[in-house]
Amino acid sequence: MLSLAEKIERNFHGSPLESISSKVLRGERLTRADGIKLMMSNDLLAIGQLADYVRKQKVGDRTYFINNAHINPTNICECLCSFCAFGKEEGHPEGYILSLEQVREKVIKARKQNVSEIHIVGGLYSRLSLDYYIELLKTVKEEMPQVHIQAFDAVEIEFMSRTARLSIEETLLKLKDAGLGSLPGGGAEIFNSQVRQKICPNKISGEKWLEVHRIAHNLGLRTNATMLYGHIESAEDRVDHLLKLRELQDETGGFLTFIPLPFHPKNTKFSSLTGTTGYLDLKVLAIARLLLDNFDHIKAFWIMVTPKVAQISLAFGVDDLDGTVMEEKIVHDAGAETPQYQPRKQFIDLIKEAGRIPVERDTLYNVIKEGWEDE
Ligand code: V47
Repeated sequence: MLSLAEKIERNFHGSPLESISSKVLRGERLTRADGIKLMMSNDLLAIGQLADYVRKQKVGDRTYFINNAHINPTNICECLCSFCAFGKEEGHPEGYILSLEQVREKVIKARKQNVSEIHIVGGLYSRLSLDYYIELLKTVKEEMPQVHIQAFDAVEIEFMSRTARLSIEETLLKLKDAGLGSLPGGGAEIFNSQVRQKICPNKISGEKWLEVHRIAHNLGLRTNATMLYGHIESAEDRVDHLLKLRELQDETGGFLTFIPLPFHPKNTKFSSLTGTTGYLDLKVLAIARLLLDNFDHIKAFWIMVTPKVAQISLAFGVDDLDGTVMEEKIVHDAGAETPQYQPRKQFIDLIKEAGRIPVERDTLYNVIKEGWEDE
């Protein structure tokens, strides 16, 4: 019987992706040109087969999910990116700021669901001081001392450091002292500066985003990484974005997972765009698995790609489906039609149906429960 590697060798013989498949089978790093060739190819099943091979070598058949809850402390934002429907100007009738008591109520609700992680991101509002965020972290910990708080993307950290007139390092240390466990991967968008100028002119540069993550990693804080795709970026921009992440991961090893985020255009300044296709979503996930050879985990955020595409993505290099979430505002404000909560049972069923082993993890990928043979 042929091994999987021999089958792949045979399948790719004479194909335009043969040299890439040979590199993948030899465990050799792919180049920028390889990445662009993959992005330009429409042989989705071939790309998926390679990504699935790498996934199996790296993490085996485990598929991860987490029992978590999202909290967005404010939607008032001084950045107002063109791709965002969540951020509101100061004075906007739909603008809100959660009081610490409202945060406490949300944490109490999450505690009833036994979550292991609270994920917190929000707008950039200079009237909210670093002290507010420190008190917010402490409030979460008062209600759930053991919970892991994954909070504040690099853009928020940089903003807090400016409003508090502290260095990034000092800001992170203060937040860590108050209970911050790790940083989510948001705010990366697309690193290319011309694209950034058009989609988020008021946001920190790609270099600064990477610098905040470098500092966090050096302080022992693990972080995630994202890429917002399906708007005005090119195939080259996507590949360059992935390679910058790979470079930083080589240096620090601090990234936990990579999550490509498909652009949702509704209620944004790009509302004339159509949004991504399932084809593109799978292709980007699979190419991320192939280019990011130093990342252990590739996550399909089911809320953004839909549970159906997320399930299929398990055959395209993905090993993580994110979490139960409970309440999601960022892409629902931009027209997402997925539910905001998916119970554990649904993760278990869709992972098992795909022939994988469901694993409930904590933020740092420690196993909380594995298997569910009996359910
Ligand atoms: O930074 C904003 C993106 C991000 C839209 O780290 C949009 O595990 C699509 O980063 N269409 C926030 N995307 C969410 C995020 C995230 C989500 C899940 C898991 C993790 C993780 C991180 O959402 C923003 C921005 O890049 N975003 N608007 C939109 N219209």
